[in-house]
Amino acid sequence: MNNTLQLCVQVLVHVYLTAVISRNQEGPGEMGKAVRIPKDDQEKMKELFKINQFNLMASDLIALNRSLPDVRLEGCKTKVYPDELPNTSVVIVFHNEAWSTLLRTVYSVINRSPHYLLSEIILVDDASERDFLKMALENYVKNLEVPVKIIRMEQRSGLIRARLRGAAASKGQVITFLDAHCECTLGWLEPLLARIKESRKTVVCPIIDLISDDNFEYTAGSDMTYGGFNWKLNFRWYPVPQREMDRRKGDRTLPVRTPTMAGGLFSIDRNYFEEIGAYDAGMDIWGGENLEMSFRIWQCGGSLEIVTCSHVGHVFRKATPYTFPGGTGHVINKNNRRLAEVWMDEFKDFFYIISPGVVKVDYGDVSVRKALRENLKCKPFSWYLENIYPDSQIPRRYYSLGEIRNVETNQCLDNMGRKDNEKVGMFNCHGMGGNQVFSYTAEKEIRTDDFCLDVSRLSGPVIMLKCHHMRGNQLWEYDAETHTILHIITQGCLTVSKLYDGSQGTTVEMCNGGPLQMWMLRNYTLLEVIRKVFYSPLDYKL
Ligand code: LR7
Ligand code: MN
Repeated sequence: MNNTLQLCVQVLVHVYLTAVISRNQEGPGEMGKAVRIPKDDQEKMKELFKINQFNLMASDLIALNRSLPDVRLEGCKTKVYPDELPNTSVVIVFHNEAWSTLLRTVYSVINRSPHYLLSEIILVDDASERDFLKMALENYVKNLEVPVKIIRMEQRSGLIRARLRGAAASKGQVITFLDAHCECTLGWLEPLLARIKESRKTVVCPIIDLISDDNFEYTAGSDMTYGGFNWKLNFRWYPVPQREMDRRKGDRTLPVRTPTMAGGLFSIDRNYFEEIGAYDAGMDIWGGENLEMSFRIWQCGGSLEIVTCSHVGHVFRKATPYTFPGGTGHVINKNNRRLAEVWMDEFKDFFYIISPGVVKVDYGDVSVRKALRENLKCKPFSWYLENIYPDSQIPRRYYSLGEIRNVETNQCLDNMGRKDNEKVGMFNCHGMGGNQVFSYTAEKEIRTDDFCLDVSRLSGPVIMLKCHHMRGNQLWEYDAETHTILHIITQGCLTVSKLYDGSQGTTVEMCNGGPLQMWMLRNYTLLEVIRKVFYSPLDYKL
Protein backbone atom coordinates (compact mmCIF):
# COMPACT_ATOMS: atom_id res chain seq x y z
CA MET A 1 0.00 0.00 0.00
CA ASN A 2 1.43 3.40 -0.87
CA ASN A 3 1.67 6.16 1.67
CA THR A 4 -1.22 8.28 0.45
CA LEU A 5 -3.60 5.37 0.52
CA GLN A 6 -2.41 4.41 3.96
CA LEU A 7 -3.01 7.92 5.20
CA CYS A 8 -6.46 7.91 3.61
CA VAL A 9 -7.36 4.70 5.39
CA GLN A 10 -6.09 6.06 8.65
CA VAL A 11 -8.13 9.22 8.30
CA LEU A 12 -11.25 7.24 7.41
CA VAL A 13 -10.78 4.95 10.36
CA HIS A 14 -10.32 7.96 12.57
CA VAL A 15 -13.46 9.67 11.27
CA TYR A 16 -15.43 6.46 11.68
CA LEU A 17 -14.22 5.88 15.22
CA THR A 18 -14.96 9.45 16.24
CA ALA A 19 -18.48 9.06 14.86
CA VAL A 20 -19.00 5.85 16.78
CA ILE A 21 -17.55 7.30 19.93
CA SER A 22 -19.54 10.50 19.78
CA ARG A 23 -22.71 8.49 19.16
CA ASN A 24 -21.65 6.45 22.13
CA GLN A 25 -21.11 9.38 24.41
CA GLU A 26 -24.43 11.04 23.72
CA GLY A 27 -27.18 8.45 23.69
CA PRO A 28 -29.16 7.64 26.82
CA GLY A 29 -27.12 5.70 29.33
CA GLU A 30 -23.92 5.88 27.27
CA MET A 31 -20.72 5.64 29.28
CA GLY A 32 -22.83 4.08 32.00
CA LYS A 33 -24.65 7.33 32.75
CA ALA A 34 -28.02 7.47 34.45
CA VAL A 35 -31.10 7.72 32.26
CA ARG A 36 -33.54 10.49 33.17
CA ILE A 37 -37.16 9.94 32.27
CA PRO A 38 -39.12 13.11 31.48
CA LYS A 39 -41.86 14.12 33.92
CA ASP A 40 -44.62 13.29 31.48
CA ASP A 41 -43.53 9.69 31.29
CA GLN A 42 -43.12 9.06 35.00
CA GLU A 43 -46.48 7.39 35.45
CA LYS A 44 -45.85 5.02 32.58
CA MET A 45 -42.35 4.40 33.93
CA LYS A 46 -43.71 3.35 37.31
CA GLU A 47 -46.13 0.95 35.66
CA LEU A 48 -43.37 -0.62 33.59
CA PHE A 49 -41.11 -0.87 36.64
CA LYS A 50 -43.34 -3.57 38.12
CA ILE A 51 -42.77 -5.98 35.26
CA ASN A 52 -39.14 -6.70 36.09
CA GLN A 53 -38.66 -4.72 39.30
CA PHE A 54 -36.29 -2.40 37.48
CA ASN A 55 -36.74 0.65 35.31
CA LEU A 56 -37.69 -1.09 32.11
CA MET A 57 -38.39 2.19 30.33
CA ALA A 58 -34.85 3.36 31.03
CA SER A 59 -33.38 0.03 29.99
CA ASP A 60 -35.32 0.06 26.71
CA LEU A 61 -33.97 3.51 25.90
CA ILE A 62 -30.36 2.43 26.24
CA ALA A 63 -28.49 0.99 23.27
CA LEU A 64 -28.00 -2.78 23.47
CA ASN A 65 -24.30 -2.13 23.02
CA ARG A 66 -23.96 0.93 25.21
CA SER A 67 -20.51 2.13 26.18
CA LEU A 68 -19.23 1.86 29.73
CA PRO A 69 -16.45 3.53 31.65
CA ASP A 70 -13.25 1.59 32.30
CA VAL A 71 -13.47 1.18 36.06
CA ARG A 72 -10.46 -1.08 36.52
CA LEU A 73 -7.57 -0.34 38.83
CA GLU A 74 -4.70 1.25 36.88
CA GLY A 75 -2.54 -1.80 37.54
CA CYS A 76 -5.08 -4.01 35.79
CA LYS A 77 -5.08 -2.10 32.52
CA THR A 78 -1.51 -3.03 31.69
CA LYS A 79 -1.52 -6.66 32.78
CA VAL A 80 -0.57 -9.14 30.10
CA TYR A 81 -2.26 -12.54 29.98
CA PRO A 82 -1.03 -15.70 28.24
CA ASP A 83 -2.11 -16.19 24.60
CA GLU A 84 -3.22 -19.72 25.20
CA LEU A 85 -6.20 -19.38 27.47
CA PRO A 86 -8.94 -21.99 27.84
CA ASN A 87 -12.12 -21.02 26.02
CA THR A 88 -15.47 -20.66 27.73
CA SER A 89 -19.13 -21.29 27.24
CA VAL A 90 -21.23 -18.52 28.71
CA VAL A 91 -24.39 -19.83 30.35
CA ILE A 92 -27.20 -17.37 31.03
CA VAL A 93 -30.41 -18.64 32.60
CA PHE A 94 -33.53 -16.52 32.64
CA HIS A 95 -37.15 -16.51 33.61
CA ASN A 96 -39.26 -13.73 32.05
CA GLU A 97 -36.26 -11.47 31.57
CA ALA A 98 -36.71 -8.17 29.68
CA TRP A 99 -35.55 -8.09 26.07
CA SER A 100 -33.22 -5.15 26.50
CA THR A 101 -31.41 -6.40 29.60
CA LEU A 102 -31.06 -9.93 28.24
CA LEU A 103 -29.69 -8.78 24.92
CA ARG A 104 -27.47 -6.15 26.48
CA THR A 105 -25.94 -8.98 28.48
CA VAL A 106 -25.39 -10.98 25.30
CA TYR A 107 -23.97 -8.02 23.35
CA SER A 108 -21.61 -7.10 26.14
CA VAL A 109 -20.24 -10.64 26.12
CA ILE A 110 -19.83 -10.63 22.34
CA ASN A 111 -18.40 -7.14 22.09
CA ARG A 112 -16.03 -7.27 25.01
CA SER A 113 -14.62 -10.77 24.74
CA PRO A 114 -11.99 -12.02 22.28
CA HIS A 115 -14.05 -14.32 20.06
CA TYR A 116 -11.53 -17.15 20.06
CA LEU A 117 -12.17 -17.42 23.80
CA LEU A 118 -15.92 -17.77 23.37
CA SER A 119 -17.02 -21.28 22.62
CA GLU A 120 -20.69 -20.34 22.61
CA ILE A 121 -23.37 -18.51 24.53
CA ILE A 122 -26.08 -20.72 25.98
CA LEU A 123 -29.38 -19.13 26.94
CA VAL A 124 -31.48 -21.35 29.16
CA ASP A 125 -35.11 -20.27 29.20
CA ASP A 126 -36.65 -21.38 32.46
CA ALA A 127 -40.20 -21.63 31.12
CA SER A 128 -40.71 -17.92 30.49
CA GLU A 129 -44.20 -16.82 29.56
CA ARG A 130 -43.34 -13.80 27.41
CA ASP A 131 -43.91 -14.11 23.70
CA PHE A 132 -40.88 -12.12 22.63
CA LEU A 133 -38.63 -14.66 24.34
CA LYS A 134 -39.82 -17.37 21.95
CA MET A 135 -39.44 -17.12 18.14
CA ALA A 136 -38.42 -13.48 18.13
CA LEU A 137 -35.45 -14.26 20.36
CA GLU A 138 -34.52 -17.32 18.36
CA ASN A 139 -34.52 -15.39 15.09
CA TYR A 140 -32.64 -12.50 16.56
CA VAL A 141 -29.72 -14.47 17.96
CA LYS A 142 -29.17 -16.32 14.66
CA ASN A 143 -27.55 -13.22 13.26
CA LEU A 144 -25.07 -12.65 16.04
CA GLU A 145 -21.33 -13.15 15.53
CA VAL A 146 -20.98 -15.81 18.19
CA PRO A 147 -23.04 -19.01 18.24
CA VAL A 148 -25.95 -18.59 20.60
CA LYS A 149 -27.86 -21.68 21.63
CA ILE A 150 -31.26 -21.53 23.27
CA ILE A 151 -32.37 -24.32 25.57
CA ARG A 152 -35.93 -24.42 26.90
CA MET A 153 -36.87 -26.02 30.19
CA GLU A 154 -40.14 -27.95 29.79
CA GLN A 155 -41.38 -26.53 33.06
CA ARG A 156 -40.36 -23.94 35.60
CA SER A 157 -37.32 -25.45 37.24
CA GLY A 158 -35.51 -22.65 39.00
CA LEU A 159 -32.13 -21.21 38.28
CA ILE A 160 -30.20 -24.12 39.77
CA ARG A 161 -31.60 -26.86 37.56
CA ALA A 162 -31.64 -24.48 34.59
CA ARG A 163 -27.91 -23.89 35.05
CA LEU A 164 -27.32 -27.62 35.34
CA ARG A 165 -29.01 -28.03 31.97
CA GLY A 166 -26.96 -25.27 30.42
CA ALA A 167 -23.76 -26.71 31.85
CA ALA A 168 -24.56 -30.17 30.51
CA ALA A 169 -24.97 -28.75 27.01
CA SER A 170 -21.81 -26.66 27.13
CA LYS A 171 -18.68 -27.46 25.14
CA GLY A 172 -16.15 -24.89 26.33
CA GLN A 173 -13.26 -25.80 28.62
CA VAL A 174 -14.63 -23.33 31.12
CA ILE A 175 -18.22 -22.48 32.01
CA THR A 176 -18.98 -18.87 32.79
CA PHE A 177 -22.33 -18.22 34.41
CA LEU A 178 -24.00 -14.83 34.21
CA ASP A 179 -27.36 -13.50 35.33
CA ALA A 180 -29.57 -12.29 32.49
CA HIS A 181 -29.21 -8.58 33.35
CA CYS A 182 -25.45 -8.06 33.31
CA GLU A 183 -23.00 -5.95 31.35
CA CYS A 184 -19.45 -7.15 30.87
CA THR A 185 -16.76 -4.50 30.71
CA LEU A 186 -13.58 -4.25 28.69
CA GLY A 187 -11.10 -6.96 29.64
CA TRP A 188 -13.50 -8.82 31.90
CA LEU A 189 -12.84 -12.30 30.56
CA GLU A 190 -9.08 -12.72 30.19
CA PRO A 191 -8.21 -12.36 33.89
CA LEU A 192 -10.86 -14.93 34.84
CA LEU A 193 -9.66 -17.50 32.32
CA ALA A 194 -6.01 -16.82 33.08
CA ARG A 195 -6.56 -17.58 36.73
CA ILE A 196 -8.29 -20.87 35.91
CA LYS A 197 -5.45 -21.77 33.56
CA GLU A 198 -3.00 -21.22 36.44
CA SER A 199 -5.06 -23.19 38.87
CA ARG A 200 -7.78 -25.49 37.60
CA LYS A 201 -9.53 -25.87 40.92
CA THR A 202 -9.95 -22.17 41.43
CA VAL A 203 -13.43 -20.86 40.88
CA VAL A 204 -13.36 -17.20 39.98
CA CYS A 205 -15.77 -14.29 40.22
CA PRO A 206 -15.46 -10.83 38.73
CA ILE A 207 -16.04 -7.75 40.83
CA ILE A 208 -19.76 -7.19 40.52
CA ASP A 209 -20.42 -3.60 39.54
CA LEU A 210 -23.70 -1.97 40.28
CA ILE A 211 -26.25 -1.15 37.60
CA SER A 212 -28.96 0.92 39.22
CA ASP A 213 -32.45 -0.54 39.08
CA ASP A 214 -33.80 3.03 39.08
CA ASN A 215 -31.86 4.61 36.25
CA PHE A 216 -29.32 2.07 34.94
CA GLU A 217 -26.38 4.14 36.06
CA TYR A 218 -23.18 2.09 36.15
CA THR A 219 -21.07 2.28 39.31
CA ALA A 220 -17.89 0.35 40.00
CA GLY A 221 -18.09 -2.33 42.66
CA SER A 222 -15.49 -2.38 45.40
CA ASP A 223 -12.36 -4.52 45.47
CA MET A 224 -12.33 -4.09 49.24
CA THR A 225 -15.33 -6.29 50.03
CA TYR A 226 -15.69 -10.03 49.85
CA GLY A 227 -18.43 -12.58 50.34
CA GLY A 228 -19.64 -13.89 53.68
CA PHE A 229 -22.91 -14.92 55.22
CA ASN A 230 -24.82 -14.42 58.45
CA TRP A 231 -26.53 -16.80 60.86
CA LYS A 232 -29.67 -16.73 58.74
CA LEU A 233 -27.56 -17.89 55.81
CA ASN A 234 -28.06 -14.70 53.86
CA PHE A 235 -25.17 -13.89 51.57
CA ARG A 236 -23.56 -10.58 52.61
CA TRP A 237 -20.61 -8.43 51.58
CA TYR A 238 -18.04 -7.71 54.30
CA PRO A 239 -14.78 -5.75 54.25
CA VAL A 240 -11.77 -7.74 53.07
CA PRO A 241 -9.88 -8.39 56.31
CA GLN A 242 -6.35 -7.27 56.94
CA ARG A 243 -4.97 -10.83 56.80
CA GLU A 244 -6.10 -11.13 53.18
CA MET A 245 -4.63 -7.72 52.28
CA ASP A 246 -1.37 -8.87 53.89
CA ARG A 247 -1.38 -12.17 52.02
CA ARG A 248 -1.56 -10.16 48.78
CA LYS A 249 1.17 -7.84 50.07
CA GLY A 250 -1.18 -4.94 49.58
CA ASP A 251 -1.47 -5.50 45.80
CA ARG A 252 -5.15 -4.89 45.11
CA THR A 253 -4.87 -6.21 41.56
CA LEU A 254 -4.26 -9.74 42.88
CA PRO A 255 -7.26 -12.05 43.38
CA VAL A 256 -9.00 -11.98 46.75
CA ARG A 257 -9.70 -15.34 48.37
CA THR A 258 -13.34 -15.07 49.31
CA PRO A 259 -15.26 -17.31 51.75
CA THR A 260 -18.40 -17.22 49.60
CA MET A 261 -19.66 -15.92 46.30
CA ALA A 262 -22.79 -13.98 45.40
CA GLY A 263 -23.62 -16.79 43.02
CA GLY A 264 -24.66 -15.28 39.72
CA LEU A 265 -21.40 -14.46 38.02
CA PHE A 266 -18.48 -16.86 38.00
CA SER A 267 -16.24 -19.04 35.86
CA ILE A 268 -15.29 -22.61 36.59
CA ASP A 269 -13.34 -25.28 34.71
CA ARG A 270 -16.01 -27.45 33.12
CA ASN A 271 -14.57 -30.77 34.25
CA TYR A 272 -13.97 -29.43 37.70
CA PHE A 273 -17.61 -28.33 37.85
CA GLU A 274 -18.56 -31.97 37.28
CA GLU A 275 -15.95 -33.40 39.63
CA ILE A 276 -16.93 -31.20 42.52
CA GLY A 277 -20.62 -32.06 42.24
CA ALA A 278 -22.05 -29.36 39.94
CA TYR A 279 -25.11 -28.16 41.85
CA ASP A 280 -27.57 -29.74 44.23
CA ALA A 281 -30.41 -30.60 41.83
CA GLY A 282 -32.72 -30.88 44.83
CA MET A 283 -32.71 -27.11 45.23
CA ASP A 284 -35.66 -25.19 43.82
CA ILE A 285 -36.09 -21.81 42.08
CA TRP A 286 -33.65 -19.49 43.84
CA GLY A 287 -31.32 -19.25 46.80
CA GLY A 288 -28.82 -21.24 48.80
CA GLU A 289 -26.91 -22.66 45.85
CA ASN A 290 -24.28 -19.95 46.10
CA LEU A 291 -23.37 -20.77 49.70
CA GLU A 292 -23.68 -24.49 49.02
CA MET A 293 -21.18 -24.23 46.20
CA SER A 294 -18.89 -21.92 48.16
CA PHE A 295 -18.69 -24.27 51.15
CA ARG A 296 -18.27 -27.26 48.88
CA ILE A 297 -15.45 -25.70 46.90
CA TRP A 298 -13.45 -24.80 49.98
CA GLN A 299 -14.23 -27.88 52.03
CA CYS A 300 -13.45 -30.23 49.15
CA GLY A 301 -10.07 -28.86 48.18
CA GLY A 302 -10.77 -26.06 45.72
CA SER A 303 -10.61 -22.33 46.13
CA LEU A 304 -12.84 -19.41 45.44
CA GLU A 305 -11.58 -16.00 44.41
CA ILE A 306 -12.68 -12.58 43.31
CA VAL A 307 -10.48 -11.58 40.42
CA THR A 308 -10.29 -7.86 41.00
CA CYS A 309 -9.17 -7.03 37.46
CA SER A 310 -12.43 -8.35 36.03
CA HIS A 311 -15.53 -6.19 36.28
CA VAL A 312 -19.08 -7.17 35.31
CA GLY A 313 -22.14 -5.08 36.04
CA HIS A 314 -25.38 -6.49 37.42
CA VAL A 315 -28.80 -4.90 37.91
CA PHE A 316 -29.44 -5.17 41.65
CA ARG A 317 -33.13 -5.23 42.51
CA LYS A 318 -34.97 -4.57 45.73
CA ALA A 319 -37.68 -7.13 45.04
CA THR A 320 -38.13 -10.23 42.92
CA PRO A 321 -40.38 -9.83 39.91
CA TYR A 322 -41.26 -13.48 39.50
CA THR A 323 -43.25 -16.07 41.43
CA PHE A 324 -41.77 -18.73 43.66
CA PRO A 325 -43.97 -21.78 43.18
CA GLY A 326 -44.49 -23.14 46.68
CA GLY A 327 -43.91 -19.75 48.33
CA THR A 328 -40.76 -17.66 48.66
CA GLY A 329 -40.02 -18.50 52.27
CA HIS A 330 -40.64 -22.18 51.77
CA VAL A 331 -38.31 -22.42 48.79
CA ILE A 332 -35.45 -20.48 50.34
CA ASN A 333 -35.72 -22.29 53.67
CA LYS A 334 -35.72 -25.64 51.94
CA ASN A 335 -32.60 -24.79 49.96
CA ASN A 336 -30.88 -23.40 53.02
CA ARG A 337 -31.73 -26.46 55.05
CA ARG A 338 -30.23 -28.67 52.36
CA LEU A 339 -26.96 -26.82 52.49
CA ALA A 340 -26.91 -26.60 56.28
CA GLU A 341 -27.61 -30.31 56.65
CA VAL A 342 -24.97 -31.40 54.19
CA TRP A 343 -22.13 -28.96 54.82
CA MET A 344 -22.34 -27.19 58.16
CA ASP A 345 -22.11 -30.02 60.71
CA GLU A 346 -22.94 -28.86 64.24
CA PHE A 347 -22.71 -25.21 63.20
CA LYS A 348 -26.09 -25.54 61.54
CA ASP A 349 -27.52 -24.88 65.02
CA PHE A 350 -26.73 -21.19 64.65
CA PHE A 351 -29.04 -21.10 61.66
CA TYR A 352 -31.78 -23.09 63.31
CA ILE A 353 -31.71 -21.26 66.64
CA ILE A 354 -31.89 -17.80 65.13
CA SER A 355 -34.79 -18.81 62.85
CA PRO A 356 -36.38 -21.90 64.43
CA GLY A 357 -39.41 -21.64 62.15
CA VAL A 358 -37.40 -23.11 59.28
CA VAL A 359 -37.44 -26.62 60.75
CA LYS A 360 -41.05 -26.91 59.63
CA VAL A 361 -39.86 -27.03 56.05
CA ASP A 362 -39.18 -30.44 54.61
CA TYR A 363 -35.85 -30.45 52.85
CA GLY A 364 -36.24 -33.74 51.05
CA ASP A 365 -33.51 -36.30 50.63
CA VAL A 366 -29.90 -35.20 50.89
CA SER A 367 -28.27 -38.63 50.94
CA VAL A 368 -26.80 -38.18 47.47
CA ARG A 369 -25.15 -34.94 48.51
CA LYS A 370 -23.85 -36.46 51.72
CA ALA A 371 -22.39 -39.32 49.71
CA LEU A 372 -20.70 -36.76 47.47
CA ARG A 373 -19.15 -35.15 50.52
CA GLU A 374 -17.88 -38.57 51.63
CA ASN A 375 -16.50 -39.50 48.23
CA LEU A 376 -14.69 -36.24 47.79
CA LYS A 377 -13.32 -36.60 51.35
CA CYS A 378 -14.28 -33.04 52.15
CA LYS A 379 -13.14 -31.32 55.29
CA PRO A 380 -15.45 -30.38 58.16
CA PHE A 381 -17.14 -27.02 58.44
CA SER A 382 -14.98 -26.21 61.47
CA TRP A 383 -11.94 -26.40 59.19
CA TYR A 384 -13.59 -23.93 56.82
CA LEU A 385 -14.36 -21.53 59.66
CA GLU A 386 -10.88 -21.82 61.07
CA ASN A 387 -8.88 -21.55 57.87
CA ILE A 388 -11.00 -19.83 55.27
CA TYR A 389 -13.34 -17.65 57.26
CA PRO A 390 -11.84 -16.85 60.68
CA ASP A 391 -13.74 -13.56 60.73
CA SER A 392 -16.98 -15.43 60.16
CA GLN A 393 -20.20 -14.31 61.80
CA ILE A 394 -20.59 -17.85 63.08
CA PRO A 395 -17.82 -18.21 65.66
CA ARG A 396 -15.52 -21.18 65.28
CA ARG A 397 -15.15 -21.39 69.07
CA TYR A 398 -17.56 -20.08 71.66
CA TYR A 399 -18.54 -20.45 75.28
CA SER A 400 -22.26 -20.24 74.85
CA LEU A 401 -25.07 -20.05 72.34
CA GLY A 402 -28.34 -19.23 74.03
CA GLU A 403 -29.91 -16.76 76.38
CA ILE A 404 -28.31 -14.22 78.71
CA ARG A 405 -30.54 -13.90 81.77
CA ASN A 406 -30.32 -11.36 84.56
CA VAL A 407 -30.42 -12.80 88.07
CA GLU A 408 -32.41 -9.96 89.62
CA THR A 409 -35.09 -9.29 87.01
CA ASN A 410 -35.09 -12.81 85.59
CA GLN A 411 -35.39 -11.22 82.15
CA CYS A 412 -33.23 -11.86 79.12
CA LEU A 413 -31.17 -9.70 76.79
CA ASP A 414 -33.30 -9.13 73.72
CA ASN A 415 -32.44 -7.25 70.55
CA MET A 416 -36.17 -6.55 70.08
CA GLY A 417 -35.80 -7.21 66.37
CA ARG A 418 -33.83 -4.00 65.96
CA LYS A 419 -30.13 -4.22 65.63
CA ASP A 420 -28.03 -1.66 63.87
CA ASN A 421 -27.08 1.03 66.35
CA GLU A 422 -30.04 0.20 68.59
CA LYS A 423 -30.05 -0.26 72.34
CA VAL A 424 -30.22 -3.82 73.49
CA GLY A 425 -33.37 -4.38 75.55
CA MET A 426 -34.55 -6.68 78.32
CA PHE A 427 -37.57 -8.89 77.90
CA ASN A 428 -39.23 -11.91 79.49
CA CYS A 429 -37.18 -14.98 78.63
CA HIS A 430 -39.03 -17.03 76.05
CA GLY A 431 -36.48 -19.67 75.18
CA MET A 432 -37.43 -19.51 71.53
CA GLY A 433 -34.13 -18.31 70.16
CA GLY A 434 -34.59 -15.56 67.60
CA ASN A 435 -34.11 -12.16 69.21
CA GLN A 436 -32.85 -13.63 72.48
CA VAL A 437 -30.06 -15.78 71.18
CA PHE A 438 -26.56 -14.53 71.82
CA SER A 439 -23.22 -16.20 71.58
CA TYR A 440 -20.40 -15.41 73.94
CA THR A 441 -17.47 -16.25 71.71
CA ALA A 442 -13.88 -17.30 72.32
CA GLU A 443 -12.95 -13.88 70.99
CA LYS A 444 -14.93 -12.46 73.90
CA GLU A 445 -17.59 -10.80 71.86
CA ILE A 446 -21.23 -11.09 72.77
CA ARG A 447 -22.88 -11.36 69.43
CA THR A 448 -26.10 -12.22 67.73
CA ASP A 449 -25.75 -12.77 64.03
CA ASP A 450 -23.37 -10.11 62.70
CA PHE A 451 -24.06 -7.64 65.52
CA CYS A 452 -22.05 -7.27 68.71
CA LEU A 453 -22.81 -5.74 72.10
CA ASP A 454 -20.94 -2.48 72.10
CA VAL A 455 -20.65 0.42 74.51
CA SER A 456 -18.39 3.43 74.34
CA ARG A 457 -18.34 4.87 77.87
CA LEU A 458 -19.16 4.11 81.47
CA SER A 459 -22.90 4.57 82.11
CA GLY A 460 -23.48 4.62 78.38
CA PRO A 461 -26.25 2.46 76.89
CA VAL A 462 -25.23 -0.88 75.45
CA ILE A 463 -26.08 -1.01 71.77
CA MET A 464 -25.82 -3.50 68.93
CA LEU A 465 -23.22 -2.62 66.35
CA LYS A 466 -21.81 -4.52 63.37
CA CYS A 467 -19.07 -6.72 64.80
CA HIS A 468 -15.70 -5.32 63.83
CA HIS A 469 -13.28 -7.91 65.22
CA MET A 470 -11.07 -5.11 66.52
CA ARG A 471 -11.83 -5.86 70.15
CA GLY A 472 -12.08 -2.31 71.55
CA ASN A 473 -15.61 -1.54 72.69
CA GLN A 474 -16.81 -5.01 71.79
CA LEU A 475 -14.67 -6.97 74.27
CA TRP A 476 -16.33 -8.59 77.29
CA GLU A 477 -15.13 -10.93 80.04
CA TYR A 478 -17.65 -13.24 81.67
CA ASP A 479 -16.80 -14.49 85.13
CA ALA A 480 -18.68 -17.73 85.74
CA GLU A 481 -18.15 -17.45 89.50
CA THR A 482 -19.37 -13.95 90.17
CA HIS A 483 -21.67 -14.05 87.12
CA THR A 484 -20.51 -10.62 86.08
CA ILE A 485 -19.89 -9.51 82.52
CA LEU A 486 -17.02 -7.07 82.57
CA HIS A 487 -16.62 -4.59 79.74
CA ILE A 488 -12.86 -4.57 79.38
CA ILE A 489 -12.20 -1.10 78.03
CA THR A 490 -14.35 0.80 80.53
CA GLN A 491 -13.82 -1.74 83.33
CA GLY A 492 -17.55 -1.44 84.00
CA CYS A 493 -20.04 -4.26 84.49
CA LEU A 494 -23.05 -5.02 82.33
CA THR A 495 -26.02 -3.75 84.33
CA VAL A 496 -29.78 -3.70 83.96
CA SER A 497 -30.74 -0.04 84.02
CA LYS A 498 -33.59 2.29 83.40
CA LEU A 499 -32.51 4.25 80.37
CA TYR A 500 -33.08 7.99 80.13
CA ASP A 501 -36.10 7.40 77.91
CA GLY A 502 -37.66 5.29 80.65
CA SER A 503 -37.21 1.94 78.94
CA GLN A 504 -35.56 -1.03 80.58
CA GLY A 505 -32.17 -1.55 79.02
CA THR A 506 -28.57 -2.17 79.82
CA THR A 507 -25.60 0.04 80.55
CA VAL A 508 -22.12 -0.55 81.91
CA GLU A 509 -21.63 0.76 85.43
CA MET A 510 -18.95 0.56 88.11
CA CYS A 511 -18.98 -3.04 89.29
CA ASN A 512 -20.72 -3.44 92.62
CA GLY A 513 -21.43 -7.15 92.79
CA GLY A 514 -25.19 -6.55 92.95
CA PRO A 515 -27.75 -8.83 91.28
CA LEU A 516 -28.54 -6.30 88.56
CA GLN A 517 -25.01 -7.05 87.41
CA MET A 518 -25.31 -10.82 87.64
CA TRP A 519 -26.04 -12.85 84.55
CA MET A 520 -26.59 -16.47 83.65
CA LEU A 521 -25.36 -17.56 80.24
CA ARG A 522 -27.32 -20.61 79.25
CA ASN A 523 -26.89 -22.77 76.18
CA TYR A 524 -29.99 -23.59 74.30
CA THR A 525 -30.40 -27.00 72.82
CA LEU A 526 -32.05 -27.04 69.47
CA LEU A 527 -34.65 -29.50 70.67
CA GLU A 528 -35.71 -27.30 73.54
CA VAL A 529 -36.07 -24.27 71.27
CA ILE A 530 -38.14 -26.18 68.75
CA ARG A 531 -40.42 -27.51 71.51
CA LYS A 532 -40.96 -23.98 72.81
CA VAL A 533 -41.77 -22.67 69.36
CA PHE A 534 -44.14 -25.41 68.29
CA TYR A 535 -45.45 -26.69 71.65
CA SER A 536 -45.37 -30.17 70.26
CA PRO A 537 -43.05 -33.10 70.38
CA LEU A 538 -40.87 -33.27 67.42
CA ASP A 539 -42.13 -34.51 64.17
CA TYR A 540 -39.63 -32.42 62.30
CA LYS A 541 -36.57 -33.79 60.64
CA LEU A 542 -33.64 -32.29 62.52
O1 LR7 B 1 -36.90 -19.60 38.73
C1 LR7 B 1 -35.99 -18.89 38.29
N1 LR7 B 1 -35.42 -19.21 37.10
C2 LR7 B 1 -34.43 -18.48 36.55
O2 LR7 B 1 -33.94 -18.80 35.47
C3 LR7 B 1 -35.49 -17.77 38.98
C4 LR7 B 1 -34.47 -17.03 38.43
N2 LR7 B 1 -33.96 -17.35 37.21
C5 LR7 B 1 -32.88 -16.57 36.61
C6 LR7 B 1 -33.13 -15.08 36.56
O3 LR7 B 1 -33.84 -14.72 35.41
C7 LR7 B 1 -31.72 -14.52 36.60
O4 LR7 B 1 -31.16 -14.47 35.32
O5 LR7 B 1 -31.75 -16.72 37.45
C8 LR7 B 1 -30.98 -15.55 37.45
C9 LR7 B 1 -30.77 -15.07 38.88
O6 LR7 B 1 -31.97 -14.61 39.44
P1 LR7 B 1 -32.10 -13.14 40.05
O7 LR7 B 1 -31.44 -12.17 39.17
O8 LR7 B 1 -33.51 -12.90 40.38
O9 LR7 B 1 -31.26 -13.35 41.36
P2 LR7 B 1 -30.41 -12.26 42.22
O10 LR7 B 1 -29.54 -11.49 41.34
O11 LR7 B 1 -31.34 -11.55 43.09
O12 LR7 B 1 -29.63 -13.27 43.17
C10 LR7 B 1 -28.33 -13.74 43.43
O13 LR7 B 1 -28.54 -14.90 44.24
C11 LR7 B 1 -29.16 -15.98 43.60
C12 LR7 B 1 -29.32 -17.06 44.64
O14 LR7 B 1 -29.95 -18.16 44.16
C13 LR7 B 1 -28.38 -16.44 42.39
O15 LR7 B 1 -27.14 -17.00 42.76
C14 LR7 B 1 -28.17 -15.23 41.50
O16 LR7 B 1 -27.42 -15.62 40.39
C15 LR7 B 1 -27.46 -14.16 42.28
N3 LR7 B 1 -27.08 -12.99 41.54
C16 LR7 B 1 -25.82 -12.49 41.68
O17 LR7 B 1 -24.92 -13.07 42.23
C17 LR7 B 1 -25.59 -11.12 41.14
C18 LR7 B 1 -25.08 -10.25 42.25
C19 LR7 B 1 -26.10 -10.17 43.35
C20 LR7 B 1 -25.52 -10.01 44.65
C21 LR7 B 1 -25.08 -9.89 45.76
MN1 MN C 1 -29.71 -11.00 39.25
